[in-house]
Amino acid sequence: MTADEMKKQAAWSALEYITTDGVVGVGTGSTVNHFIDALATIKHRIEGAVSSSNASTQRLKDYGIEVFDLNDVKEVAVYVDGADESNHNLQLIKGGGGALTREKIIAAVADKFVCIADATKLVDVLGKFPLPVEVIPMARSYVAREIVKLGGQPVYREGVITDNHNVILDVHGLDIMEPIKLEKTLNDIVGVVTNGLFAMRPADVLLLGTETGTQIVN
Ligand code: ABF
Repeated sequence: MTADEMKKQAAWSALEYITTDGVVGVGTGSTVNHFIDALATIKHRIEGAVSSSNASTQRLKDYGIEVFDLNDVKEVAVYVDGADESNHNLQLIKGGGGALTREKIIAAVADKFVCIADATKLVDVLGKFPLPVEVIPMARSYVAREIVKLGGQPVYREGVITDNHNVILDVHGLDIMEPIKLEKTLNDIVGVVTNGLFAMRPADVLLLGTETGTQIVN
């Protein structure tokens, strides 16, 4: 089975978590693209979606699924999104696709966060995948110097501007033993918009696509 087949399997399993007549939070990435394909098959059962990126919004609209502004929505029953890494506590690194800030906002609003991923994303310790940090452009060098003081090696993701018109630093070389502490520390650096650690608000359930079917971790 390829990684993409495992992603697809996890993505389709997420349909079981979709509540009738609700607004579905939809994330970003190749796993979520499979989820959007799946969601389209039950689109008559949902009210619509809120989306974490312009790319997902377009894909949803192409299927005729209504996409709401988050400010116009009172409740997001379920948020479905991928991850770059998950530990066994369902704390995540996200943001490889650059949509971390909107993803974190929707995760905060959602009653339930269902993470979908292929089996390779489950790790014992977060940090092999470089941790994305979204930064206000004029603060880029300052934030990078502060991150070096914390022991990380920030790399500017050149040529990438987020949907919020900011830049991204990918932080290499971290062994993240205390995810909540690091999430807060990074958020406290002036100029940081968000970081890709989802530890204060982890996933509620992780659906892992494996060779032998979808594994449910919670
Ligand atoms: C988003 O897409 C991100 O937070 C994460 O960076 C990425 C996962 O990508 P993929 O599903 O393509 O592996 O969910």
